[in-house]
Amino acid sequence: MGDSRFSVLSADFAAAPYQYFARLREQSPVHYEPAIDSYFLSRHQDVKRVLTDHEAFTTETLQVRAEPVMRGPVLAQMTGAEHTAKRSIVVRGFTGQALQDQIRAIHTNAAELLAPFLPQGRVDLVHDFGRPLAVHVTLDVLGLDRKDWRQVTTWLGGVGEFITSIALAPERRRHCLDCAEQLEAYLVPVIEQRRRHPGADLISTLCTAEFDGIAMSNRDVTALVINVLVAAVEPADKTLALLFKHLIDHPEQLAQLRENPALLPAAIAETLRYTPPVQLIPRQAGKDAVFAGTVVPAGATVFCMIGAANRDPDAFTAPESFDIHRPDLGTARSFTAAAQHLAFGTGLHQCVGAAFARAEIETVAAMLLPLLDQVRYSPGFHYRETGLYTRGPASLCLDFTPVHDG
Ligand code: 2IO
Repeated sequence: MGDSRFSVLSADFAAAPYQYFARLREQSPVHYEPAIDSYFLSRHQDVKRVLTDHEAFTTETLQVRAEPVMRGPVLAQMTGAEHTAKRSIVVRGFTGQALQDQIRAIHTNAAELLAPFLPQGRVDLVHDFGRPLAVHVTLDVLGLDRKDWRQVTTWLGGVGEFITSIALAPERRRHCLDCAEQLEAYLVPVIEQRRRHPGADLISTLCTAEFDGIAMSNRDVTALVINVLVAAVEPADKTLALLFKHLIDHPEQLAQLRENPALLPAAIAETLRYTPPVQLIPRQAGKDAVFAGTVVPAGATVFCMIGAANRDPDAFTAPESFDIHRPDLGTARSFTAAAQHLAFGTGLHQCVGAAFARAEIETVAAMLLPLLDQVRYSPGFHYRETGLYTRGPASLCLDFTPVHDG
């Protein structure tokens, strides 16, 4: 990377980013991209420092990277007492009885969506199952109508594209904003109705909850609902497909997992370390900061490279191997702020949905594993990953022993 032409924006990098991470960490740990005037950090300790030092590295960049399509401020943008209060409201919406109800919705939706594929013995885990499941479950959690799922998926596509684009052409930008405006127009009447007649769903919770005297406006609720939709959908099908890909590629570990389902949390945590679905987390430097002798100037945009940090040999032994038994994974902490892998970020803004994400993928994987007997890639299937910001399999076509009931 003394090679000045290397770019994380190149087609070569997009095709296979993992092969560049070691060189980035060793030779260019503070990698500057002039085309987008941004710095890319790849070392675990540097990424951890940025995410934990929220005084020096702010989330202000989300004003341009997210707010236009979120139609208001997301949780990650907030600071101080407002952040504490609103974060607590959202946390409450994803824990306790709410989480138990959500797990039931996950079960029901998963069983329903999988049923037609069982007798066929073939499923695309991304398009046939993972993506629709994530949308269905999130609509249920929010108390939105499941039959709107195709329309909502289309709008979310535009919102997601906006947030996860490194550079966006003007006509795509317009398309993304149109999607966001239509999604907002769909949500606002529901929010107003829930204010009058609250139910047990998350939108009602967001509308009615108060914390330290702080309640949410319609704009707040809209932004948080879009935030929840994107955050619960975009990485979910990717994580599920990546888990199955790694298990198929490591048949001995798949066999151990089938033998001992208690290993499932470790297999999920190792998937999140090895191939985090969210590869980049942006921050803005509040003042000049020095990393490995290089100055990142005040005001600069900094991208934390989660995939690179999660394979840093200073943080994990033999980081390039997928190993559900690795002793340095700390499975018990893997879905908390004390996690060693950075797939959920870390610090003040660490993912509020981590426990929900864990419950979702655990529930679904525990259901799929016994059903997908002899699971393998479909003949002629060609594995391919896409995405720089969020990254996952373009599809995952699997064959298994057909299941015929009754
Ligand atoms: C939505 C990248 C899908 C979040 C974001 C503007 C804020 C935040 C994340 C994740 C996943 C998305 N950032 N979720 O990285 O809410």
